[in-house]
Parts: sequence; C-alpha cells; structure tokens
Amino acid sequence: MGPALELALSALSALSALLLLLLGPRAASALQDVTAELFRAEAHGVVAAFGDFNSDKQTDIFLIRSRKELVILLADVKVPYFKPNVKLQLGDKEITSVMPGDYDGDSQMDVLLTVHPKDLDEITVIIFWGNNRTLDPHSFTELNKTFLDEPLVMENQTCNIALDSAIKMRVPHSHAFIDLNKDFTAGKLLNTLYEHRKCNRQFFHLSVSKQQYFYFQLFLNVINVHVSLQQWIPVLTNLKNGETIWGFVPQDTALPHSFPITIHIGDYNMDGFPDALAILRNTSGSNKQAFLLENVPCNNASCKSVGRMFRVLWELSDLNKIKNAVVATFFDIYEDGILDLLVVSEDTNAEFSIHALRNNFDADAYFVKVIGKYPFGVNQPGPYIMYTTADSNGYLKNASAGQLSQSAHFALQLPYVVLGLGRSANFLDHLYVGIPRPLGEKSIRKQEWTAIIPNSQLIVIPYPHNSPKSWSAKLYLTPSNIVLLTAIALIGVCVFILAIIGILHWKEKKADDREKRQEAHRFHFDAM
Ligand SMILES: *[C@@H]1O[C@H](CO)[C@@H](O)[C@H](O)[C@H]1NC(C)=O
Ligand SMILES: *[C@@H]1O[C@H](CO)[C@@H](O)[C@H](O)[C@H]1NC(C)=O
Ligand SMILES: *[C@@H]1O[C@H](CO)[C@@H](O)[C@H](O)[C@H]1NC(C)=O
Ligand SMILES: *[C@@H]1O[C@H](CO)[C@@H](O)[C@H](O)[C@H]1NC(C)=O
Ligand SMILES: *[C@@H]1O[C@H](CO)[C@@H](O)[C@H](O)[C@H]1NC(C)=O
Ligand SMILES: *[C@@H]1O[C@H](CO)[C@@H](O)[C@H](O)[C@H]1NC(C)=O
Ligand SMILES: [Ca+2]
Ligand SMILES: [Ca+2]
Ligand SMILES: [Ca+2]
Ligand SMILES: [Ca+2]
Repeated sequence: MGPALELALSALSALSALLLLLLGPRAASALQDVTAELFRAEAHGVVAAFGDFNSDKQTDIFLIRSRKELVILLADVKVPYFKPNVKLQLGDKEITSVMPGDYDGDSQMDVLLTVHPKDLDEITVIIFWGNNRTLDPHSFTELNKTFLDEPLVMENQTCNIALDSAIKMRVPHSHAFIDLNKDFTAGKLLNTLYEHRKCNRQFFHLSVSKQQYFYFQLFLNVINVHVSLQQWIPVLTNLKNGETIWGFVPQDTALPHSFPITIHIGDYNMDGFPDALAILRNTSGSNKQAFLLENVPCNNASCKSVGRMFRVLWELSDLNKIKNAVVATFFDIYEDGILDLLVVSEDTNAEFSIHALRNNFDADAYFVKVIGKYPFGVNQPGPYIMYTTADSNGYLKNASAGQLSQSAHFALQLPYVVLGLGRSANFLDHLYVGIPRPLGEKSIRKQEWTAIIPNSQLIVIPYPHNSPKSWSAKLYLTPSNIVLLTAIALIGVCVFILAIIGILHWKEKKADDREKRQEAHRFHFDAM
C-alpha cells in the first residue's frame, strides 16, 4: 500500500492547491460597467421599481420613459440580460411613480401607477391588472379621487393609509411599513403631524423637520442598528473631498418630477453592516454624482452612541464618471446574491440614461438572500427577517431587515432581503421570518429555520398566514455558492483517492496472485 498512499497524498495536495485557487480571496478591484451587456440599446429611462413580473424567480425592472411610458424589462438568462416586454403609453398624463404588487389577490402582478394629469396639482392613481403574466392596456381601474402625495403599499392592499388626504402629512412623505419594536409585526411609521389609528394597525408616529428628512430616510433602513427613536445621531459629518465640498441635493418638493429619496441602503461588501448609495452635489458647482457610503466603525465623538458611521468612498472612478446622477440604487445583477449598482443620470435635454455597475468587491464574505412571499405571489411588503449566529470568533451576532417597507417616491426597494454575514462561513444558527398580524391577534406570526447554509437563497412562503407551523421554505444554492463548491471538490478528492487506492490495490492483488501462481508453478516444478 506504500505507493498508493504516496500517490493519493500528492493528488490531495495538487487538488487542494487548485481548490485554494478557486476559493481564495479574489482581487478586490472596483466596479465594472456592464450596461451594454445588460441592456444593449434599452439603457434609457428612469428606473422606477423592481419586481418579478412574470414569476420566473428573476427580478425584472420597471422603467418610466419620456415621463409618459411604462416599460417592463424582463430578466433573461441570455445577453442582453434585460429585454423590454410590456410597454404602456398614458396619453398626456405623466407617470410619477410605479408600484408593482398584487392588488386583487389573484397571484398575478398588477402595476399601480401614480399619474399627474396636466391641469392638476395633485396626483391620481391607476391600476393596470396583470393577466397571464402580462398587462392588458385596456384592463385598468382609475381611482376617482386625487391625492396630495403618493401611496404607501402595505400587506393588505384593501387599506391604504397614505391615500387618506384627510390627515395632514408631510409632502413628500417617507412612510414605511416595518417592524420597529422587534415583535415581528410591521407597524407603520408615518411622518404625520397627528397620531391616529386606522386599518386595524398600530402606528408609530414621528414628526420630521425638513433638515432631518435625509437622516430619516437613512434611519428607516438602518433600523437594526438599534437607534433610539428619541435621538438623532449624525453618522456622516465629513463631506469634503479635496477642495470640493459636497452636500445633499436640496429637496424639490414640487410634484411630479422629484426624486426625494437620494439615499438607498444595501450591504455592498456583505460585512453585515448596511452601506448606502447617495446622490451628492458639488456645493460650488452644479454637478451631481453618486457616491458609495461605507458603514465603518465610528471614529468621532458625535457617533459614539451608535458605534458606526458612514465614510464616503470618493475615489471610485466608474461611479465618478457618471455625471448628473439623479438616482443610484442597489440591485442584484445576475441574481448571485451580491448587490450591484444601478445609476440613472440626466443629460442636458432632460433625457435619462441607465448605468449598470457590477460589484467586484466581493472578496470572501458571505450572505443569505431571503424572499418572503405568498404562494405564486408577487412583491410582498411587510415580512421581517432576522438571523442570529456565531461569528468566526464565537461571538453571537444578529441582523435583521424588513422587506419592501417603502414604495413611494422611487424608494426602489428590492423584493428580497440580502443580509451580509461577514467572513464567517458558519451555518446560520437561526433564521426568523415574521409577517404582520391583525392588531387584535395575540400570537406572533413568526417561524424559525435552523442551520441555513451561507450564500444560499431562501424563499419563505408564510401561508396560511395564521399558522406559522405550516409555513414552508425552499432553499436554493446560488451558482457562486462557495460552500457547495467546497463540498463538491471534497467529494471529488475522496472519489479520486478511492479510485487510486482501488486501482493500486487491484494491481497489487494481481501481482500477488501472479507471484502465488509462479510459486505454485515453482512448487509444482520442484515436486516433479
Ligand atoms: C397566455 O400567454 C401565452 C403566450 O404568452 C399563450 O400561449 C396562452 O394561450 C395564454 N393563455 C391564456 C389563458 O390567455
Ligand atoms: C367621480 O366622482 C365625482 C364627484 O367626486 C362623481 O360625480 C362621479 O360620478 C364619480 N365617478 C365615478 C365613475 O364614480
Ligand atoms: C384586509 O383588511 C380588510 C379590512 O381590514 C379585511 O376585511 C380583509 O379580510 C383583509 N384581507 C386580508 C387578506 O388580510
Ligand atoms: C465643483 O465645482 C467647482 C466650481 O464649478 C469646480 O471648480 C470644482 O472642480 C468642482 N469639483 C468637482 C470635484 O467636480
Ligand atoms: C466629527 O464630528 C464633527 C461634528 O459632530 C465634525 O465637525 C468633525 O469634522 C468630525 N471629525 C471627523 C474627523 O470626521
Ligand atoms: C442582537 O445583538 C445585540 C448585540 O449585538 C443584542 O443586544 C440583542 O439582544 C440581540 N438580539 C437578539 C434577538 O438576539
Ligand atoms: Ca422575472
Ligand atoms: Ca393581480
Ligand atoms: Ca457593509
Ligand atoms: Ca449580483
């Protein structure tokens, strides 16, 4: 068995070298422009919403073109990865926002549009009904009512709070449908001037002054950092780069064409801390640019109480190249769980272009991607997702996020949640998913799953709603699944070694047999 073992060992070291080559940390280059590969000639318009319109598990992109046309780009597996499908024209009404969702409960994605009629200061709402995975331009419902501001879509779409113009609210609002007190029940966070109850739901209210508005947007999305509701904490203080002082884009409150949310949240480096994309303007010039804000440990007395702050990554050349950016958001190109960037810029003729930047920062961090939705369902607002696990040093850690908490004003939230896990490749000990419950109901609608493989995609079907015990979950491993690759490589090594051992064993046995035969022969010969 000597030569067999030696050979097996050298094979093992060769294979592990190959494995290291495959799995080792990739060079952290920056962003890569993949616009042409994704869109070809379709890279124009304003990215308005995301959702899986045709239920093929790939997220599609909803665009507004020339202010009056809705275009749905369906995700495809072949280049170009996004192809236009539905195109709807609305005559002389301007589309101000797009909110995909199932508004009649038939499991087909419908599309709610807020539109701005030519001669009005308010907006109206039109819902186009989805049928057979497409939209019929003649099958729509126009609400016979005008509104001061855009609606907030919630889990029970029969009741829509922001549509109630009897309550005095800030315009534009930044309402959210999210679990604030960790009871796995989304409450609505409204920046209203009055507190009230409606729709069988609990309300948290918060009045926000104009200058706090940006912090508020940010705050809603980083709620898992445990910030107290009573306190505002500066998390971004240094906006000076060289000679240029940058600032947030002043809010243009005039409907219909405003992009009030200039900050979007996503964990681009998967370290478990949400980062942000913001549009900043050169305070002494006119240029607007998108910047990535990295969530880093706090190094200033001002943010001591939260322990984290944002640091602007000024020198990302691919991002800096895009002049006059108006929207920048996270989107998972190639559905591999790594968040990439979409940026919309405006040229001098008020035409919008889309830029897709692939995120190559991935290095060796891990993630879990979770989608909470009803059977055959579509965009589902309200699910709340949390994990607890031990990090590589054995410390307990947790993170959480709400799915589709905001919908109005180009909130551009993704229909899924991607949680970064940092560098610990451990299984997730517990993953909890909760959905909103009616106010009267005592028991929390929440279920837990254990030992989730990192870098996987989990689709949770919280149905029937009132019986969490019967909820189901499907686990998909992403193509880039390092854990799977490791397992396959290890099994491959084992099979390879076994085969070598087997062959050598067989050879030795044959040699033995021959020897025995020869001996027998000799013996025979000697006996004669
Ligand atoms: C649905 O659309 C497909 C093509 O996209 C068509 O073949 C099929 O007949 C349609 N079904 C119904 C019920 O309209
Ligand atoms: C729309 O509302 C107006 C008054 O607000 C009313 O006169 C009209 O009948 C309504 N139309 C429909 C189709 O409900
Ligand atoms: C939505 O809310 C309405 C009124 O509160 C209620 O009658 C209806 O059953 C709810 N639908 C779902 C699906 O929860
Ligand atoms: C900001 O604007 C000023 C004035 O137009 C200009 O001199 C400066 O170069 C701009 N900074 C950047 C980074 O573009
Ligand atoms: C620390 O925060 C203060 C404002 O709270 C700011 O003026 C100062 O520039 C910050 N220092 C650094 C190093 O960011
Ligand atoms: C999550 O972690 C924080 C500290 O990291 C801890 O205070 C909190 O209790 C944890 N929450 C849960 C539900 O484990
Ligand atoms: Ca799709
Ligand atoms: Ca529907
Ligand atoms: Ca991060
Ligand atoms: Ca990606």
